[in-house]
Amino acid sequence: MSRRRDLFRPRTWLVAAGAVLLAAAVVWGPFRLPGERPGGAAGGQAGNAGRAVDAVGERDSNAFYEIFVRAFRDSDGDGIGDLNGITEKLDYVRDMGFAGIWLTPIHPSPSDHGYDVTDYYAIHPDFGTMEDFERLVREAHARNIRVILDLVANHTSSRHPWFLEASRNPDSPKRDWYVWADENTNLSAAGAVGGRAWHPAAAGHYLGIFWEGMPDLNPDNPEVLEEMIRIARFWLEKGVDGFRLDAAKHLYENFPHETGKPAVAEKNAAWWRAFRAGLEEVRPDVYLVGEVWDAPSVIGPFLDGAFDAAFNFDLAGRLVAMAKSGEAVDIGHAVSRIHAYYDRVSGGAFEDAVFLSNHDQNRVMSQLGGHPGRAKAAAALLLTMPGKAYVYYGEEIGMEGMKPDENLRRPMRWEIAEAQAADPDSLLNRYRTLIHWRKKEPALAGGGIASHATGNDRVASYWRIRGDERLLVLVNLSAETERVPVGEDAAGLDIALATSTDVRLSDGVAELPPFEAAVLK
Ligand SMILES: [Ca+2]
Ligand SMILES: [Ca+2]
Repeated sequence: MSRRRDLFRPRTWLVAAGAVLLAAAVVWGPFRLPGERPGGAAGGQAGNAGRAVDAVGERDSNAFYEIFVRAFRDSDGDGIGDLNGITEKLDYVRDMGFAGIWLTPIHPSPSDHGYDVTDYYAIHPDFGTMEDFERLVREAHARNIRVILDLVANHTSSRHPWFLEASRNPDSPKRDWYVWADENTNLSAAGAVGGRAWHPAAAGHYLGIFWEGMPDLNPDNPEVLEEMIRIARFWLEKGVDGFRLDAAKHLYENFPHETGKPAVAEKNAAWWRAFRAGLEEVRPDVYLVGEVWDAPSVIGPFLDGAFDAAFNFDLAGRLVAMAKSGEAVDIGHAVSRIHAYYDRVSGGAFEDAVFLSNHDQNRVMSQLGGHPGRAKAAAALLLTMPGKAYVYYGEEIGMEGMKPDENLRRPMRWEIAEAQAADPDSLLNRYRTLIHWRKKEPALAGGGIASHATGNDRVASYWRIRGDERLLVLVNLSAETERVPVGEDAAGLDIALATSTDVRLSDGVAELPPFEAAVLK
């Protein structure tokens, strides 16, 4: 895959775009992306079958499964999910159609979530051994399932030996691996994610923007970058295929005044470019997906030579909102604009990473008021979007859970999964069907997306386009049977895929039962 490496080309658009960054972070709709002309998308107007950016590389771009390791499958009866449990369930993962798994942190950590690591080179004893891990990777690859690991580079645990040494001894070589207050520091300043940024140590005050148990590493120290590359290479040599990069924008975005600042975004992106270059020396096709919990305008710079993809948080909220309200918005137009922007900044080398929820967000079924039909519609929206579609474990069986976080990370209900597997109308089988659609129709997994209008806002509709292939996706968001004229530019298309045998198409009008979906070809 070719990837532009010009680190020094001018980025004047970033400055020009500064004024709209914050607006784009809070609203979906009339926003402008960097490089767009006022009043419209850069690629021209959003007409039917308008410009669709080919939003995928050569890589398989199907669906990945996010596994919260502690909650997924307990193989030895101690009540804690573990690596051998995941290995046990790889046939389930394969049969659902997933092409990869993302494991939340597997390393020793004092916290249940594991995002405060005390040893990046080891396996948490609750989860098993290094041999268990190597077997998991082997067995996954034998089933054509790729494995990506969470990597936390913004901070360590306050109990990590590096930090213990740094905090006790100001003369330690590890001292500068972290960030320390000086005499001019306002020790009561807030961090970029709320709460206090500075915390007292045995000697001095250290930066910890998430909480005192997570001291921020110093990204300006080259030894920190070298160490993170060494860690990632260690796991690549164990066979992993890539990483999900936690809190990726917070390396340099530590304080509210740094939020959304182009200069800060560029420092972050430059750090991750150097990180990527270090990994590509040993694994040219390494896959990196970043957690940049922000608007597409902030994500853009990371797609310029640093990440393959970043999670599309804006789209996640929009898809769930559509399923919840039953009202379609022109998602084809909005996503195609974002992709046109990503295409420009990445030199054409980007994927999207789409999802409905993750381990930090309320579960979809709870957001949808426990409504199974709406959950099916949400799944249909997600799994017809371009990019890798990430499914958080348990969403496929409609597990519920609202914050606090432990409710989002409850043990997988395998008895429900078993019951749903036997029921053709279950949510699980809907997910399985939709994931397999992406394999049958390459334009669903890769390719671009473009606007389509039916005049019926209870049915979501959009084009999916890859090369010469053009598919029209229809998703009924309502509890009624809906009839939609598909329009002149869909004349001659037939039903290629449908979630129900009761979907009909005649005389240019499609009829969809409640919450059902179809693809016309
Ligand atoms: Ca266990
Ligand atoms: Ca930081």
